[in-house]
Amino acid sequence: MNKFLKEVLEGLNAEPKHLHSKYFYDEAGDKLFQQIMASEEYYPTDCEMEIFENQTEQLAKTLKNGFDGFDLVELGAGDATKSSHLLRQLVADKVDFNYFPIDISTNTIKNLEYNLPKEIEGLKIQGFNGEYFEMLEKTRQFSNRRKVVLFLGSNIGNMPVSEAWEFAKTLRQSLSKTDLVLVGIDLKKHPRVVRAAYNDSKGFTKDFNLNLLRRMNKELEANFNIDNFEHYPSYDPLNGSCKSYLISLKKQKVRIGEADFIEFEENEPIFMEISQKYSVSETDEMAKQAGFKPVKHFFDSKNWFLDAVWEC
Ligand code: AVI
Repeated sequence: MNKFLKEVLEGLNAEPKHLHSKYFYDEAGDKLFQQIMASEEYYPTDCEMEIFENQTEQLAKTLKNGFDGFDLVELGAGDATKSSHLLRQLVADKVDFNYFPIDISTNTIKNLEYNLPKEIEGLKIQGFNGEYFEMLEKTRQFSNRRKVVLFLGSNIGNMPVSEAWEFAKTLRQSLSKTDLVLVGIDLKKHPRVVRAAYNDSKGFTKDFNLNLLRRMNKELEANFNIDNFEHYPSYDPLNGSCKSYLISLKKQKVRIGEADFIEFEENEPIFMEISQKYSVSETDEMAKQAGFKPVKHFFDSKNWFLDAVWEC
């Protein structure tokens, strides 16, 4: 049984029902995510981009931290739009570094390896396609210098808090004394702003969630009727948890794969995604319990987003 089918069946047979948001990103999902990022209401991308555009020199200096050569590893590099500002600055400063983007998508890595050296002359790039920690180890076969790890875009927010804490611990254990991490984290802010970002007026986020049902129909021979489910976003300003659900609009039975059936009650939710928001002190706390030292905070002009520097 393929991993996608296995995890879908596990999630939909569990109580409460849930699906993994990592499966949002098929071709249609990638496109919808681009549309979300370009939407009026979705602020995290613009905020982090502002940090990378306006504070590039300080970022480069902080990451270099007085050391000569290093390997810049980016977890979940995507199209590297933000990090490319930093790469350009480091190349212009004649810093001796390798860029090692890691991504789960083969296409993403191929594109980066093809496009970035054309855009940034002199860039030394080697992509790695696979799981973060496995690939982080693999980079050591190419170069075993000091590591600077980028984990941007508030991807850490897509883990429940306990998982994010575990992730930070594992990351610290994979690194050594002079290594450093730059992690992008979306901050708690007025609940209205957060809610709007995950419920955009053009309906891209709604479609992004429903698209996972379409993907299951295509890839797992499921027979979801999309009209029977409604996107329901929520944000709790007390604990910073922003969650999305799909609500079953009626009692229904859905086939998945050749022989499995899942029953839904009327109004039963499927938990789809968490986009956790943190306070600055909560991010410092997470760093410390993992064995990092939080040493610097880069904010956008609205103080909505944080790029935090954690030393080992
Ligand atoms: C990729 N990730 C950080 C996005 C977020 O904000 O949680 C995914 C997303 N989901 C809905 N809108 C954007």
